[in-house]
Amino acid sequence: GVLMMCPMSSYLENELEKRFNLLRFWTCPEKSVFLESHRNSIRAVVGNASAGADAQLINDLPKLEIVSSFSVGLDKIDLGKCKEKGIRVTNTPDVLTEDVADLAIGLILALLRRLCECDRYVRSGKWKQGDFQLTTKFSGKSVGIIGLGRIGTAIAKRAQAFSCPINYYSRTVKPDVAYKYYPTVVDLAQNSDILVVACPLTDQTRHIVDRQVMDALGAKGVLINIGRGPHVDEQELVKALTEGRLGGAALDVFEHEPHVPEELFGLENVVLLPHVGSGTVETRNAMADLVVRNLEAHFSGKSLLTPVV
Ligand code: 8YV
Repeated sequence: GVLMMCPMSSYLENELEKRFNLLRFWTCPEKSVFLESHRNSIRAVVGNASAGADAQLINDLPKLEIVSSFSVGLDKIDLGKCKEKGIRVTNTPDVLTEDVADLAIGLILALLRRLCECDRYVRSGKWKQGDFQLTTKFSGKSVGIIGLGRIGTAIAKRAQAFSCPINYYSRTVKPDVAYKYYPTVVDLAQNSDILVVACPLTDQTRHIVDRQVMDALGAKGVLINIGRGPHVDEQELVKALTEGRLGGAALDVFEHEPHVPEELFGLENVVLLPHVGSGTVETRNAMADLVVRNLEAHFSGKSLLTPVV
């Protein structure tokens, strides 16, 4: 049996159903009773960015062989426990890189050029009373990227096309990269107009954007988050924005999704999206195909396409 943790793609559900005995975790009323009765038949778990495989679930499923995540991020999977128990883990890298990088640029433009507010201005009829206020130019602004992996690099390439100087922070300097390296996120923030979070969420990167970083970015700086909500200290973000210590924020992810701090709803210098970075038909189907192909490879004894563990 393959246990799917929550609804994520109806295309994926269909493809899994064609090949495996698919169990939908969200449709069962009593989770513990369900797990007890299927503990000896579930050999695979399909999770995503909101529900993965924690230590508890792994302990409850003694026949689990593989966790195939419908996401590139692995923060909802207990990787240590998987390693320890010999459970394989796969994710969906590369296929979503372009969409997430595209969205990061979209967020920057939406925030600086106030696109969402402009749209509301036209719809509400306010245009007839006068022109919209002036906004902020994007081209040429310095962009600081936290995490220069696949997605961070794709964002850098796009920002280069806007003539932006590129700075980055990562644990170590990347060889063969012409972008300017800063050894701390505070240094990076101090030297960037736009700070973009594009690293994986780990114990080391939780709240990597804290009050000190926000203050280093400053009243003219803006924060873009396409990573994970917990990368940013959200309470401090609300304070920095309402106190005017930070110029603005464009966020696709939040600390307690789908909960978004209500204090943000009244602010015009924020753009708020419901975690849609990879949310195109093309990419979600490619992610689903990768999940299916990894499971097929595993159960036919072939090597996995995108193994993590
Ligand atoms: C998805 C994501 O939103 O890949 C990731 O890490 O956060 C996303 O692509 C999610 O897994 C879709 O259900």
